[in-house]
Amino acid sequence: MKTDLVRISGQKEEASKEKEMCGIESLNRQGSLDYNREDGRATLTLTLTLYNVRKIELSKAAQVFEMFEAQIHHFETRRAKKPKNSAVDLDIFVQCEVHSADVSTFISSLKRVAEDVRTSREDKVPWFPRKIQDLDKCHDLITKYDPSLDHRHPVSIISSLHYRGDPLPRIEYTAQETATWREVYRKLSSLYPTHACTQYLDAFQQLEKYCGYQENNIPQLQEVSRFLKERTGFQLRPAAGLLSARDFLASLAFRVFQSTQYIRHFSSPMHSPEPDCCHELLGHVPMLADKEFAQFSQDIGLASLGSSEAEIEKLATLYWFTVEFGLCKQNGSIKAYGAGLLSSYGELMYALSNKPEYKPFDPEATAVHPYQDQAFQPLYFIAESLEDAKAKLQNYAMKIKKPFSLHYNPFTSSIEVMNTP
Ligand code: HBI
Ligand code: NLE
Ligand code: FE
Repeated sequence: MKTDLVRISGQKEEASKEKEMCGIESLNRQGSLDYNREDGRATLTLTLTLYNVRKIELSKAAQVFEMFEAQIHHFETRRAKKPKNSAVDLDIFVQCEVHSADVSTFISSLKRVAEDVRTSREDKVPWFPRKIQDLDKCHDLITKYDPSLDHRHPVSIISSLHYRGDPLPRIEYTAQETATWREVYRKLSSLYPTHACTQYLDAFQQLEKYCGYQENNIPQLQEVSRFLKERTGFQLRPAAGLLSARDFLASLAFRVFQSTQYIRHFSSPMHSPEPDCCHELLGHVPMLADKEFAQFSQDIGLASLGSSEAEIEKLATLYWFTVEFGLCKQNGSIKAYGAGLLSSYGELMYALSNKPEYKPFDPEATAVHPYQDQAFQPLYFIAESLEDAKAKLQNYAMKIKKPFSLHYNPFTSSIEVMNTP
């Protein structure tokens, strides 16, 4: 790692330096707003604070730069403006270059080792995949829970990196894993006729007929992916665990669904707080075989490309209350279409009981409604129909401000970007 340490003492100098470092003007000059650089690199201007740098804090931060092979153009430290305890609290200003696809993981890694990490690029146009091959770079995993503290969170044992074109790995499930699947399958399929929407029921029937869906067999992603590809053009891709919302949503833009392959812990077959293969195969797959729903999913994905962090947060929330936990009206009653419901016997029963609260699906309101991901939802949003939800979402997506417009070309599986700044 190459670093240039510069010390600046004068107050005035500091103020103007900081303005320059964080200002858009200087960024434009360096071209760091250009997310479309030929060489696939992005220039970032970062500010972060390290407390108590006499300890190992500085080397932890340095490791992050090293890990991402950041090329450092400028690195300077000053006494922290807002020190916590001592003279060894430092503000750090860095100008560096990393691979465009790594920007968000790089920043989230820095946030783990430093305080108050800011980047002048955060609310500008981030890198996003343009071609389906670019999804090889969209595997930013997040560790939300510690599986050693709570066994309900499956440990990802199947986790090697997958590249486009690799065959989908076939998994030999153990007898105990298949027994868990059997229990989940039996219980859920007894509820579907009364609780699932018709789109789900139609696809589920097809999956049983043509795709090896049955209680004694955990279907392999390969077969299921081939089935979906024929129905709606969706394909599955193995994911090592929970992905960042940005990366997960981006793949939907290409009709790619990132899917876990491991199974939930046998001690809690009726509910898992995190996705597992029961959730993907019984929750998501049947719905992705429906044309309208496939379009709805792709539309959320397209809306996410190049969106700001705040907008991604809203889209992830919309995704949560629809694709994961959505309910819809059908022939005068309420049915489930959300995968998180259709893969959890416990929550499917509860969602259609008289216990939770309901609100009509309205993207503007739904997108900002807080949700929790540890237990059953206290509130569900009900769509008039899947068509109506799709139309409302498209309308919402159109209002997201971006300095360009996007078009998905299904022949080349790539994104065409128009009016680029
Ligand atoms: N990652 N592997 C995986 N599977 C999901 O279903 C998933 C994810 N990351 C985020 C996510 N779902 C959503 O809850 C939204 O944040 C998009
Ligand atoms: N609660 C769901 C289940 O048990 O299958 C998984 C939800 C994943 C978001
Ligand atoms: Fe899911």
